[in-house]
Formats: sequence, structure tokens, C-alpha cells
Amino acid sequence: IRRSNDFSWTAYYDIDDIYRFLTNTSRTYSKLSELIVGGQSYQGRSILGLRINTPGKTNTPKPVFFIESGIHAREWIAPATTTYFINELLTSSDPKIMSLRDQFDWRIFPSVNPDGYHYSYTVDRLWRKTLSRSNYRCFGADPNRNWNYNWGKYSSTNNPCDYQTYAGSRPFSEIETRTLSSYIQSIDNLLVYVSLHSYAAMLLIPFSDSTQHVDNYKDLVRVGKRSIDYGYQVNRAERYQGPGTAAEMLYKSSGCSTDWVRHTLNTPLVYTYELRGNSFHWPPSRIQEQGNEVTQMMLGLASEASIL
Ligand code: ING
Ligand code: ZN
Repeated sequence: IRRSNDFSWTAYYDIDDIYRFLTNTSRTYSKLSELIVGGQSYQGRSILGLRINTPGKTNTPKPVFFIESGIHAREWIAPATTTYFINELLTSSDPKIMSLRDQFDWRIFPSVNPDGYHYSYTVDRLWRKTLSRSNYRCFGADPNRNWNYNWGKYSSTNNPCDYQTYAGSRPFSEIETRTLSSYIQSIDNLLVYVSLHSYAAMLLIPFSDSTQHVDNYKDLVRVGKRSIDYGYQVNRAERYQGPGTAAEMLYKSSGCSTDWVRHTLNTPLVYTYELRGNSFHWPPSRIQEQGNEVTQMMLGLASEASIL
């Protein structure tokens, strides 16, 4: 049996260890947090997350701050920085962090594609997709092209053998996106939705397939800029670009989680962070550096969102 202090941020861990960290953390901090299930995977794993919803002074429900991380299997820095942030939220004695922690109902999912992550960890480092099988010789679909909004239009293929962006056989063909989306849909009071990817050092806003701006574009940009500012203070290295739509900053794409959330639930603050790096192999000795940066970016977002 492993103890919770076996987990660190100087190495990358396989999915069982990440989920064990969540389970152990929910026990260690049972007054502050609980283990939650956001959905299921093709191979039968539960998509685990942590809810941090400290008791408030009143009974009014707090706004929900949702973090979806690791939807792409090979982007290991995303789950690693997400567990780092969880640990910061629960252990920090910094009054600013504690205050922001207490202002939101946090739902944090470090790895929403657990099968793919395990496959990337053990078999094929650059695997991106899920592991679902049809009667076809190739397997897996891109879980960030599989959501039911403008499905299949841009940066998507209908070829199951495409290593990157096969959109799946139909919208929500993947059990991970289907179950996670219904979990998200069941949340009242969703204020912030964040999706973590790598790598580009960029902050993206909806919609990914359009250069047109959403009605609260100004708020999205102001809050996003604050988040980038907070992150920049940590290392004063590379400043994140943006915020802008994926269509403006990268390429048009559709079927992404963030677009579905924005369109279907009309969630005000929806962001995709492309974390830093120049490959998917960010050195384990430098996880903490980006962990700190992600922590500050989330706190910058939270501080600006809480006065919205
Ligand atoms: N990039 C994202 C991708 O899914 C993205 C970019 C994210 C586009 C969200 C649109 C919306 O292709 C990586 N690196 O995965
Ligand atoms: Zn990605």
C-alpha cells in the first residue's frame, strides 16, 4: 500500500497513481474535499476528480469553477500541473489562496482520458486519442473533436486511422465525452470552465471555429489577461499569448469541449490553456515551475471572476 506522500511533482505518474493521489487527498482533507466521478472510460475506469467546496457562511451555492485536464493523452504536463494546483489549494496557508479557494465550488479532473493516458505512459508516448474500438482495424478517437457542437467541421477527420483528429463515428461516440458532458450538464451555477492542454503558451477563448467574438468578449479578455499577468509573475519568462479564439491564434477546429460548454450551457468564462513547452516531453524536474504558473493563472482567473 502506498502512502499519499509517495506522490510528488518531480516525476510523471501513471493513471493509477494519479487517481490514488486523488483518493488519498480526499481522505486526508475530508473536511475540505471529496472524491467525485465525472464519467467513465472505454476500458471501465471511472473518471475521477476532486471537489473542493468548503462550508460557506451562508447556504447560497457558490459559483462552480471546473477544470478539465488531460483530455489528450500525451500532454502529460496538464495532469501534473493540475494535481499540483489541487495540492496548493488544499495545503497553502497563503490567505489569498485560501480566500479564493473558499469562494468557489471547485470541480477538478486531472485526467479525463485515463485509458489514453495509460496507453501513452506504457505503450505509445505520443498517443493522443481514446482507446475505443469498433470493428475497424484502427482504434481511438480524438476526444477534443467528439463533442456535439459543430461536430466534424474543422480540423477533424472521418478516418479512424488518423493518429490525431479522428472525430469519432458520431458526436459523443466516446463514452468519456458522453458521460463527462452529462456530468457537466448536471452542474448548476457553472461560472468558469477551463481545459488544460499543451503546448503553445497560449490562452484560447470560444469559439474555436470562428473569428467572431462572443457577447461577453470584453469580459473574457479582461479576465484572461489578468490570468496571464498572474502567471507571468512566477517565472517572468515566456508570456502567454492571447486571449484569442483558436481560429484567430492557431487553426479552426470543432467538436471541442470548450465550444460545447459555451454553446450548450452558455457558461460565461470558458478558456483553453495551452501550457508551455516545445514538445510533449516537458522535463519532470521542471513540473513545479509550470505547476506554480498554472496555480497563479487559475488564481488570477478566480480573483477576476469573483468580482464579475
Ligand atoms: N491543441 C488543441 C486541439 O484540440 C484547441 C487546440 C483547443 C483548439 C481547444 C480548439 C479548442 O487541437 C492541442 N494541443 O491539443
Ligand atoms: Zn491537446
